[in-house]
Amino acid sequence: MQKQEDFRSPRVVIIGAGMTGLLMFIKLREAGITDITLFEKKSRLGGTWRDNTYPGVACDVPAHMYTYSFEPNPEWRKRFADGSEIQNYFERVACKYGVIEHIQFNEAVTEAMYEAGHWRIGTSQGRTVQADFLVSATGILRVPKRPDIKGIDGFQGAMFHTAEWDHSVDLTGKRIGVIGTGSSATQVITTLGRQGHDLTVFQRTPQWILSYPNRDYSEQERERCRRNRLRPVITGKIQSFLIEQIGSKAVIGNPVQHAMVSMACKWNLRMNVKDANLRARLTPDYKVGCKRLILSDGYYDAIQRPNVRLITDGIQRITEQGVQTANGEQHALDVIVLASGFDPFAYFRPANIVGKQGVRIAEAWQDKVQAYRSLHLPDFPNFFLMLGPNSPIGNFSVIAISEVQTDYVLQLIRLWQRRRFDEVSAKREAMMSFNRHIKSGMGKTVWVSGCNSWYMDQYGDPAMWPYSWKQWVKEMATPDLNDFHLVSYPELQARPARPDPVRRLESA
Ligand code: N01
Repeated sequence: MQKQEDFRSPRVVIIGAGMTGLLMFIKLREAGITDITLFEKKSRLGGTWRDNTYPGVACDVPAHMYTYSFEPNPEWRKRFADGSEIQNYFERVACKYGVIEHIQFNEAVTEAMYEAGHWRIGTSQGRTVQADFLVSATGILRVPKRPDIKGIDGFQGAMFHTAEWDHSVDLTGKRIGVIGTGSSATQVITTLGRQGHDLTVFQRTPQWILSYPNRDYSEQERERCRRNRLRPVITGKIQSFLIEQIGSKAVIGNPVQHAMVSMACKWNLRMNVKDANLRARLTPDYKVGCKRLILSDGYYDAIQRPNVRLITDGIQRITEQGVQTANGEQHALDVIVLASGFDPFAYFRPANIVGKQGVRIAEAWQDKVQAYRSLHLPDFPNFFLMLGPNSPIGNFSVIAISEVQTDYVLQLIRLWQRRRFDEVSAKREAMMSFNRHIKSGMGKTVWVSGCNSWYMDQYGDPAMWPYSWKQWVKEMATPDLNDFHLVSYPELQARPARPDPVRRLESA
């Protein structure tokens, strides 16, 4: 057996202090790795939940399921937690596990260059740091997408994206326009509509909506969870099981589950919208689940309130005073909310990452954003792209996904610690074979049944996992070393077993 002192301690740099970055830090520390630098470009951790503060922001994955497995939370106040509660949870976890004091706040990774066995990473503070491993934990839906609408820059009122909500704008008595009807818009419209604000909703494509009532957890329920820590875990497991068995299976091609979910959505629409004309305007012409399913128990009620108008004529242009639709109608507005979604393929960009032989990320992804097992880019050794393309996102907990990916990454790092290699990168053939594997399952999924969604890349390929959660977990259990180039460098192999764990920050 190898002696403990033969193990090397890697230097790891993590980009992003959101859910995945915190998790990676905690798991590395648990594995005895201490030389970790966690860069966060903003002054606060939390990623999605720090950025999205729009009215009604909440997670559409049940709270006990949207929780780290090692840190159950008896304090969740609702079945679907509000954004601020989730933000508080991550801040608590970061304090409890001693992550917060290690975060380099207000410091973005701007570039990284690979050189024989290590990364040289530059930051917005002009510093350079070396690392054996670089982990991108920047999340998926990070970069807001501004709609490409004529005249958008000429609007004289207030305009902001849901992920950049401007809380200095007082909405009282204002005429508010919302562009988009996705998950974010639905939550905004439901909340502002119920509060009586004057809302004009611009819908380009109707959405299927599943009613899944939110409810408060009572103080007694929370107390029971505090006393029995297994309770929240079991609740989360039951929720995961149901979502996996019904929701996930419905979208990957199981006809029975798909019929059940479709029926539930159609029933929700029929029962809650009595006006046949309005119902027709709210009825999608694509299959349930093709776009990401929306969970809401208040949207149809909100859209029928007298203070809310649904506009289904296309937007022709944005004028100084509001929105003009294709039928020539002018909608005068004081505020425009862009609920127009995100660029899901941005990942860590605009950071410029340069791999082996000077391959830039822009070149590597010129034709297609792709990765072997979602995590590895050929030519970019010792680099892990967390929640990369074809991770099993959708109506499932990204925390569970990140935990599986983190365990997988740690297995590779452990092999490095045992000096099996200094450099690990996916073989190009392995990535192509992984892509074929994905493609062969995609045909039976509902995502390719005829709709536009943010899941799709420019070729119409959904960056999704087309098989079951169980199969994904099985395939991610152990890295298959045949799929990697493993390289050793004599000078690195000779490095002392436990180098000084104190980070060396050099001036650029
Ligand atoms: O964005 P979206 P989102 N003119 O891309 C419309 C997660 N999320 O922020 O459907 C007019 O879904 C666009 O219209 P169309 C969740 O994974 C999670 O709402 O393309 N309209 C659509 O209606 C979700 O799926 C939570 O025709 C334009 C909308 O804008 C993902 O984030 C909460 C337009 C964009 O919808 C993204 O949701 C919220 C244009 N030019 C979000 N361009 C949680 O619960 C775009 N649209 C954690």
